[in-house]
Amino acid sequence: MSVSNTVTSHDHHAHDHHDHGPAKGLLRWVFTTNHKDIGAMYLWFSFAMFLFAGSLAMIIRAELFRPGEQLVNPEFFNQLTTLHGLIMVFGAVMPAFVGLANWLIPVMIGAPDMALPRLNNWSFWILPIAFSILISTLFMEGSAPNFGWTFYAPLSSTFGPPSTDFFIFSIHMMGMSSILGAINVVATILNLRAPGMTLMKMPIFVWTWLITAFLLIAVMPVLAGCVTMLLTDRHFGTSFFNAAGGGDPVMFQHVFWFFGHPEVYIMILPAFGIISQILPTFTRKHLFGYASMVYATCAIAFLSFIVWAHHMFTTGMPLAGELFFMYTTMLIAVPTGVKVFNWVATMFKGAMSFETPMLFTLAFIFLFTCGGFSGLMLSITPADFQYQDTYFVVAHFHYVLVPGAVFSIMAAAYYWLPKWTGHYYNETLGKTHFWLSFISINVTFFPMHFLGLAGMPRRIPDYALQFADFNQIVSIGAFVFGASQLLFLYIVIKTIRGGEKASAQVWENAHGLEWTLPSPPPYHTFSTPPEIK
Ligand code: HEM
Ligand SMILES: [Cu+2]
Repeated sequence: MSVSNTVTSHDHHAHDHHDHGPAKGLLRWVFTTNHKDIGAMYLWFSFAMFLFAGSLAMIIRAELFRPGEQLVNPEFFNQLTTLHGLIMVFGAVMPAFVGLANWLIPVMIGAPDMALPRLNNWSFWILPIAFSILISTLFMEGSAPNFGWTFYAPLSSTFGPPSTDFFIFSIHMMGMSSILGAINVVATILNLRAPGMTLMKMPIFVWTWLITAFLLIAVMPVLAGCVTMLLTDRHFGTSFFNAAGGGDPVMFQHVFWFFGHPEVYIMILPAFGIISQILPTFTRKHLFGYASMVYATCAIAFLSFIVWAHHMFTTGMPLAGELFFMYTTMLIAVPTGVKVFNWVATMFKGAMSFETPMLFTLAFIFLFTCGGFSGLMLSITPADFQYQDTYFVVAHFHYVLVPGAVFSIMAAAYYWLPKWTGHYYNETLGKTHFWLSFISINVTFFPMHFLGLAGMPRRIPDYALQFADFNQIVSIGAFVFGASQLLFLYIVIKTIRGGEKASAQVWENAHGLEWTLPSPPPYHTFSTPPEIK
C-alpha cells in the first residue's frame, strides 16, 4: 500500500468556482449534504443516545444493587432493559459507525463526498425522528415496550402493550435509514475511489465497511419483514407467530435471529477495521497480513448467515439442527483467530507507544477476545442449556459490545479527533478516561460470568440472596463506568474549543490519504482526485 504521502490536489490555488464553506446557522445542519457535517451529526447523535441508554442502565443497576424491590416496579424494569438494549444497538453503536464511515470513507479513498449526498442527509434525519417516537413510548398509556430488545412473540404480539405499534414504526424507520446509508457506502466505495486505488489498496476500514454495508442490505429487510409480520398479527388477522391460527412462535425467533446474528457482526466488523487502522500507527509497522484480513472479514460475514439458531438451542430443534449450528458457530472462531493472530503479529517487534487510541485498541484486542471465548463456550450446545438466559449471556454480549464495539469507537474518536478538530486532545485526560473505563468495565462485566454460572437469570428485577455481593460489585463498576463517560464528553468539547494545534500528519507513522489533508480538512476535499501510486 503506497497511499501515504501522495500529493493532494485539493486546491490551494486561487479559484473562482464556488468553493464555498458551510452555510450559516441551524439550516446548515438541516439541509447539509456534506459528508463531514453529516458524519459529525451521526457521531453526536450516537453519543447522545449512548448517554441516554446508559442512564437507563444506571437505573437498572441501581435497582439490582440489592435484592428486593428498590427503585422501580418490575413492569418498569422490563421497559428499562428493552429500551436500553434497543437504543444502545440501533441508536448508539450503529450510528457511531455510520458517522465514522461518513467522515472517513471519502477522505480515505480520495473522493469529494459520498456518492449520494442528498440521500445521506435523509438517512441521518430519519434517525432523530425514529428515536423520538421510540422514546416517546415511555410516556404512553399502558407502558413502553417491555418484551426485551429481541421482542419475541407472543410477548410482543398477543401481549404487547399498545405502544408496540410505535415501536414497530420506529424500527421500520431505523431500517430505512440503515439501508439507505449502506447503499450510499457501497456506491461510494465502488465508484468514487481515486485513480490507482484498487480494491486491495483500500484502507482496511473501508474494506470492513464495504462488507458491513452488504450485511446491512441483506438483513435489515428481514428485520423490517419481521416487524411487519408482527404488525399484521397484531391488527390484520394473520397468525404468522400464533399457533392457534396455524402459525408458530418459534418461527418468530428464526426470522428475528436471521437478522439478529448478522446484526452483531454489523456492530463488530467496522470495529475490526478501526483496530487494524490504528494498530500499525502505534507499532510503527505495516498491518500484518492485509489480504488475509480482507478474506477473514469476508469469511466471517458469510458464516454470520448460517449460525443464527445458536440463539435457539433450547427451543427443541432436531438434533441435526443443534449440531449444524454448533459447528458453524465454532467455525467463526477460525477467521476471527486469523484476525487476532494478525494483530498480535503486527505488534511483534514493533516500536510500540501507548497513546490513548492505542490503549483502547489494546484493550479491545484483549477483552474482545475474552468475549469471543465466552461465545465459544455458549456455542457448545449441551453447555448452552445451562447458560441460556442467565447472566453469563449478559456478560458475553457486553464483553463483545462494550470493550469491543464501544472501545473501538472511543479509539477512533481519539485517533481522528485531532484531524477533525485541528487540535490535540489532552493526553493525560485521555489516559485517565481510558484507565477508568478499562478498570470499571471489568468490574462491571467480569463478575457477571460467575453470577450466570451460579444460575442468576437475566431480565429480572430481583434475585436470590446468594447473588447479593457480586451484584453490588457489578453495580459499583457500572456507576464508575457511566460517570467516566462524562469525562469523555468533557475531553471532546475541550478539544473542539482549543488546544495544541494538530499538524496534517497528526501521528508520526500514520498512513493514508486523510493524513495528507490539513487538520481540520477544508469543507470540501479532493474535488480533484489524488493519484495513488
Ligand atoms: C455502562 C454500560 C452498560 C451497563 C452497566 C449495562 C447494563 C445492562 C444490564 C443490567 C442489562 C439487563 C440485563 C438483563 O437483566 O437481561 C443490559 C442489557 C443489554 N445491554 Fe447493556 N449495559 C451497558 C452498555 C451496553 C452497550 C454499550 C450495549 C450495546 C452496544 C448494550 C447492549 C445491551 C443489550 C443488547 C441488552 C439486552 C437487553 C435485553 O435483554 O432486552 N449495553 N445491559
Ligand atoms: Cu448470534
